Amino acid sequence: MVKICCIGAGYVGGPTMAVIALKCPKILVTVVDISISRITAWNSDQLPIYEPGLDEVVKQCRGKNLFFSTDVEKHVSEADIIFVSVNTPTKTRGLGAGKAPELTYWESAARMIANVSTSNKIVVEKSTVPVKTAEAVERILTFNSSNISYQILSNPEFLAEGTAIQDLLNPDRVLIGGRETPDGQKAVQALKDVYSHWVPEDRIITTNLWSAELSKLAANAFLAQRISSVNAMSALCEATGANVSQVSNAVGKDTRIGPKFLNASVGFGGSCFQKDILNLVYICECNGLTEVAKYWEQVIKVNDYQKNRFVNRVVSSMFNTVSGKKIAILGFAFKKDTGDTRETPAIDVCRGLLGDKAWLSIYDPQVAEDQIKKDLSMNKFDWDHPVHLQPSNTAAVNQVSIVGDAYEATKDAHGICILTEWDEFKTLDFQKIFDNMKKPAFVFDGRNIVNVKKLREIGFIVYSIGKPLDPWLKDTPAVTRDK
Ligand SMILES: *[C@@H]1O[C@H](CO)[C@@H](O)[C@H](O)[C@H]1NC(C)=O
Ligand SMILES: *[C@@H]1O[C@H](CO)[C@@H](O)[C@H](O)[C@H]1NC(C)=O
Ligand SMILES: *[C@@H]1O[C@H](CO)[C@@H](O)[C@H](O)[C@H]1NC(C)=O
Ligand SMILES: *[C@@H]1O[C@H](CO)[C@@H](O)[C@H](O)[C@H]1NC(C)=O
Ligand SMILES: CC(=O)N[C@H]1CO[C@H](CO)[C@@H](O)[C@@H]1O
Repeated sequence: MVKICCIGAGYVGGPTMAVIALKCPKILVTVVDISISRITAWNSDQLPIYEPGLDEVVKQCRGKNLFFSTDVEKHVSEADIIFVSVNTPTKTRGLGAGKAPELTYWESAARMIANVSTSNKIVVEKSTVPVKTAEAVERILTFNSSNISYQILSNPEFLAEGTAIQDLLNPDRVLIGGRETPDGQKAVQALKDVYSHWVPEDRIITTNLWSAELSKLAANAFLAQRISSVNAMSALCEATGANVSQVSNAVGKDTRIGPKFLNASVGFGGSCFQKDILNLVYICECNGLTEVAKYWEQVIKVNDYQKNRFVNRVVSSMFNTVSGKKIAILGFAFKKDTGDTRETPAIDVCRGLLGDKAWLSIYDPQVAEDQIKKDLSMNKFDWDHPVHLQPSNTAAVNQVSIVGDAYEATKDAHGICILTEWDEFKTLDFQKIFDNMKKPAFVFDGRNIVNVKKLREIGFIVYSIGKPLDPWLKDTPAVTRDK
């Protein structure tokens, strides 16, 4: 029986291993993590992450060929294939701070593997890592082990949160990078054999190690770039009276471009896009490719610009001040169908409004109160560093209340900001909401999900990203505020 061990029971490791266990009943899969609370949750009825379909898969396999354990060394030592799915946060201090990835967790995982291994191992990079990590890991592993052979593979994960299980069951492609030596190719084949239990052969792509590592960064950079491109257009649409939905639709009909990822929004979020681009920028800079670095850096700048622009629009529309006003925030997760708030644009928008002394009433169907408070009081990038989770700025949180539904959040509010495209926000009773709000009542739709015409008929003043402006808003051009 082949034994697989995955180090790291997070958003990638947990769902990926659950699907491998489901599709390969003859493979024994163990997910290990040093966090006792996380492993306890994986072994309970309340899984530590929310993902449609995940519960069913875990229930079906757990205790049969899928196990969650904190006994890291035992399972690593027994495994044939070790997936490493640990964090690679952005460095917050030292050389490359704000850009370079922190490889501490990777390095200690590699050292631990080297320490406990008594048989040959295939070590698979599963988390997104900077190009050339495999080489570093290889050095650590082989430096001090005379008779054990290690093969390093890169197998980046392309799943999207919110659709992780579907993405894993039916991937566009599985990418496996390995050394071009006979032993390297044997390892590639071993991992290919795992995936070919359910993934068609022609969707399993094999490359060299560095191509696989870079492909993941490139794919995320291209996706983020599409969002920044359409968001840049949305600003121009507002300025000219064009409608970004119509522009996107027309552009997306071109088969060379395609219709996906063309929705304008308040900005992209999630744990990967920004981090991977920063990573890419850092690699470019290290290789002396300044122009290439600047090109990709602009994708992040436009994203920050879009969030700022949204806050400016809110403040300027509401008579240039939100001080003391109640603003309802609908949605906090970085996108619908996930409880994940990492790098969510809601953090920057809320901070911007709090900076103008607004009172926020926040509702999200999947994000817990303490998570929101933690996010709003943490420094940038701190979410990714479990070591210093101490809130740094608790003062801001005093002006925030977290409530249990959209009607409570909007009661007596001056304005509403929709920051996540949850389906339930599309079917709210906006007449009822309007009746319970202060007038004039504003809706700022950061996800373009409301029916603008209907809301205007009710009496709302509506701002919808990239759409022709409400006459009210036209007369109050967005001012540029000091940050
Ligand atoms: C390696 O194993 C030794 C002895 O079991 C232990 O003292 C040491 O801390 C381990 N090192 C790592 C990096 O796990
Ligand atoms: C390597 O050597 C150790 C100690 O002599 C032994 O226990 C282990 O089985 C050997 N591993 C392989 C893969 O030969
Ligand atoms: C923008 O275009 C979409 C798609 O044609 C349309 O449904 C919507 O009503 C338009 N919005 C405005 C504010 O004109
Ligand atoms: C993007 O826009 C299309 C067309 O308006 C819509 O069908 C789709 O649900 C939108 N996607 C998101 C994530 O809002
Ligand atoms: C596991 C292993 O091979 N450990 C060796 C690493 O190198 C030092 C120094 O040569 C040896 O003392 C260890 O036994």
